[in-house]
Amino acid sequence: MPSSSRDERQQPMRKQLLTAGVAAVLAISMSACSSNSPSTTTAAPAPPASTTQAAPPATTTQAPPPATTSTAAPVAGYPLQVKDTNGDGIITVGFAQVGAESGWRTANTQSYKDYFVPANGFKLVFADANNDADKQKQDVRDLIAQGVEVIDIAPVIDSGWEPVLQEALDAGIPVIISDRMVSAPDTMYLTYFGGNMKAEGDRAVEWLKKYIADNKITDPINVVHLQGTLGSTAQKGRSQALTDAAPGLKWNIVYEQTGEFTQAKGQEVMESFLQQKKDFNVVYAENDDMAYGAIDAMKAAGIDPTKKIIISFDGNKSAVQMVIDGKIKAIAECNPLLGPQVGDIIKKSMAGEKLDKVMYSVEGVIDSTNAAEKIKTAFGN
Ligand code: GYE
Repeated sequence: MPSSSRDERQQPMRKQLLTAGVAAVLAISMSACSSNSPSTTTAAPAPPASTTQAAPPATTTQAPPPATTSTAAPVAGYPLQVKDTNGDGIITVGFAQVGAESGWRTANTQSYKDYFVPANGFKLVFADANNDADKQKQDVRDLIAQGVEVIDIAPVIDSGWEPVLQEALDAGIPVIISDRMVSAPDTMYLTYFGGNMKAEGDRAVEWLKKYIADNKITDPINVVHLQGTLGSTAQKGRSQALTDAAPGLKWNIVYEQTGEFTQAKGQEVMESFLQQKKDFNVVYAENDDMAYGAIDAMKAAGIDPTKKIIISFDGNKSAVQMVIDGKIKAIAECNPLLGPQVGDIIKKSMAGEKLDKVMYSVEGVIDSTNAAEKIKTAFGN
C-alpha cells in the first residue's frame, strides 16, 4: 500500500513475477559499484591473477589508483574465470549491493540471500552501500581484500569504476555486474546481467502513446517526471526514453526532479510540484515506490489519482494491486529476482563457457489487461 512504511516493504519476499528468461544481447558497457564491510567470510585470499594481462585504466576522474595498480598491457577480452580458489567446494560470492531504498531492492537482496547458500554450493558475503557511490567502491575493495572468489556489483552509479575493477583484475577476482550497468570497458568484467533500462522506458513511452490514442485524449499531455537516483543506469535509461520521445510527441515535461527511488522522496518532490498549482495529467515515476509517494501527495492535496495517468516501473505486488484499482495505469516490469541467474552465470564461468557480455531479463508491461494474472506471481508486498 502506498502509505505503508518502508520497513513493512522490506520484509523478505519470494514470489516470483517476471520470467527471468535470459535474452542475450551483445553490446554496450557502462559502470557503477557498491557494498560495505561484510562480517563473515572465511574464504582464503585469492591468488594473484594467472595472467599479467589487464584492461587499460580508461579515463577516470575518480579515486587514486591503489598501491597494486598494474602496468600490464590491455587485454583483448576478459581474462578471468570463476574458480574455487581455496578448494573448499564452496564459492564465496561477494555482493556489493546498492542499499535498501525500494521494494525492488529488498526483493533483490532476498533473492541473493536465498540462493547463495551452502546447500547450493555458495556462501554470500553481503555489503550494503546505503546508496553511497563512494562507500560502494570501498566495499568492493574490502571484498577484494577478503579474497572472495567472485564479486557481483550492483552499481549505485555507473561512473568511476575503472580503478576498482582494475584492482579486482589484479587480484584475480572475477567481477559480474548486475542490475545496473557500469561505464567501464567491458574487458574489465565478466558479464552484465539485469534489466535493459532504456527498453523499459521505451515500453512505458509506447504504452502511454497507445493509451492516449486509444482514449482519444486531445488535451495537452503534461508530464511530471520523477527520476530515480541520478547517475544510475536505471535512471538514465528510463529518463532517456521519455526525454528523447517527448518533443516529437509534443508532450510537455512540466516538472522533473529526482525522488531517489524512495517513497518518502517521491512524496516530497510531488508535494513541491503540487504547490506550484500547475496542470498535469501524467506522472512518470521511475519506480513503484516513488509512485506510492506521489499518490499519497496527490491524495493529501485532494487529487484523485485514478483521474491521472500514473506510470511506474518494477512491479511490486502493491503496485500491481494499484493497477487493478486504477491508481497506477501501467508498470514497466523490472525483475529483481536475479540471484539464481547470477548463480548460473558463475557455474557457466567455472565450466569455461563463453558468456555474452550483456544479458537482459525478459520483461514486459503490466496494465489493466493483465494485472489480475500478474499479481499472482508478483514479488514483494
Ligand atoms: O527499479 C528501483 C531500485 O536498479 C532496477 O533500483 C533497479 C532500480 C529499481 O531502487 O526500484
